[in-house]
Amino acid sequence: MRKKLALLFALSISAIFAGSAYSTILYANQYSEAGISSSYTVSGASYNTTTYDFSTGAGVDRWAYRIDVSQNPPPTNSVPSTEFNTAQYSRISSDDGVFQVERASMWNYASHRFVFHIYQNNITLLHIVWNGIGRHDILTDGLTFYIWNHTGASYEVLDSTNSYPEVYLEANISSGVNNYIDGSGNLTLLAVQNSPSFRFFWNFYSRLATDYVKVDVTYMV
Ligand SMILES: [Ca+2]
Repeated sequence: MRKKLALLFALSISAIFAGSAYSTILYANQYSEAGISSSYTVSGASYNTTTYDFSTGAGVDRWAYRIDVSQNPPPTNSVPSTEFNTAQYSRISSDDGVFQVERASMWNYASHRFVFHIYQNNITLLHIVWNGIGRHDILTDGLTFYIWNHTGASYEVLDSTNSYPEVYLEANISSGVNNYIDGSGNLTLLAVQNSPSFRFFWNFYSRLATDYVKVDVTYMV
């Protein structure tokens, strides 16, 4: 049984690396042409788009937190609460196949939380992208990606998957945008693996790996 589990574990690890290589080939150029800012004009109104990610401002006006949560989703937007360090921020700063990886403690779900301070007003579109891997040693793979609605004081699902290869979870929000940016200007995102770590003779872990996350904010000038 132990040998079988060891094999299962080895296969899991190799699958993660295989997925990574595969996705690097497939997606390497997906965002290479995405500028930090762009603008356009429609019917006399001018719009700009600004991208928020961790390539700049990490720990200053945008923050990431790690490891795990005990509920999926949690009832508050303050967990997980262990902030990334400099090296960990660097791993999620670009879509490059380099991941910040978590393994949840017993009975918890592996999780990352991201908070962005948004400076713009008159926002017409939030385009949100998370890239990475959600895995469980034996239960449901994949993850659920949430956004905090401060008006309803709860998380809402942006996108989800039950499969383990590297994925892009994505959403566009064009109405009720102000529900997602609180009074201090912060927008909170949460990635949660789908099943908790548990112990039944052996430990079976919930694992989450983030490669990249961003928010494109389009607003009227
Ligand atoms: Ca990365």
